Amino acid sequence: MATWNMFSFQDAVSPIMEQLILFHDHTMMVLTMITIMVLYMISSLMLNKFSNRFLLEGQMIELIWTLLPAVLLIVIALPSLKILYLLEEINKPLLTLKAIGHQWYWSYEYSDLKKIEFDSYMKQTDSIQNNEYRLIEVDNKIVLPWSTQTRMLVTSYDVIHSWTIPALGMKIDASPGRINQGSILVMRPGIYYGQCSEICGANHSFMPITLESVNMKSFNNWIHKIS
Ligand SMILES: *[C@@H]1O[C@H](CO)[C@@H](O)[C@H](O)[C@H]1NC(C)=O
Ligand SMILES: [Cu+2]
Repeated sequence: MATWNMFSFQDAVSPIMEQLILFHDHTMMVLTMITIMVLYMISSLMLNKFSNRFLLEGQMIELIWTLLPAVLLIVIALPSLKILYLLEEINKPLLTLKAIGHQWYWSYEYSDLKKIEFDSYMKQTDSIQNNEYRLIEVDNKIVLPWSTQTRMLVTSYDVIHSWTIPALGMKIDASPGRINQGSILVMRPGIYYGQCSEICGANHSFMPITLESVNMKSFNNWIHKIS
């Protein structure tokens, strides 16, 4: 999960997030290169005493400073588009989880198992346990089996919310009257946190998302217990 002195992403827990982190690093390398180049050109322009008052045109330098940015843009755009289409990919999901945003909590449905529906409210500060985190723990966690393809459907009951788990690289808008789809593949067991990511009203900051990733056996036990 995110803690107070983190500057970069959380560890990837899904293949999509791994790709996103690699793309981020790739883009940062390009940006660093451009910044160093521009800073070098600015400083060398300011520090030398040359001038050329009769300069009219320079075909070669114009060609270079037109083509070079175009190539750099392609180098960034192609992997970006690759991930964009990868995000839409969904491969024979074993189960479907539906999240519905409400002011101000999430409710979940596992509609293709038995009729499993529950609300997921933030735990108030006076009811959290010693090993839990304030303002991000919920009373009813989502439980999913790890290493299993899951279809994620997100919608809203009232205003626009956004269902997010950064460690999974997921952020899906919850719009009323519309169902958005994503896919989840959690690579490790564990507890992963997220928060509503679209300003949705007074208690927007207090409708967190908590996902518990367990093995298939524990998931089955949980299904039997809850239904
Ligand atoms: C926001 O949540 C707090 C605590 O649960 C509650 O007391 C308050 O009434 C809520 N605000 C609104 C506008 O519903
Ligand atoms: Cu919100």
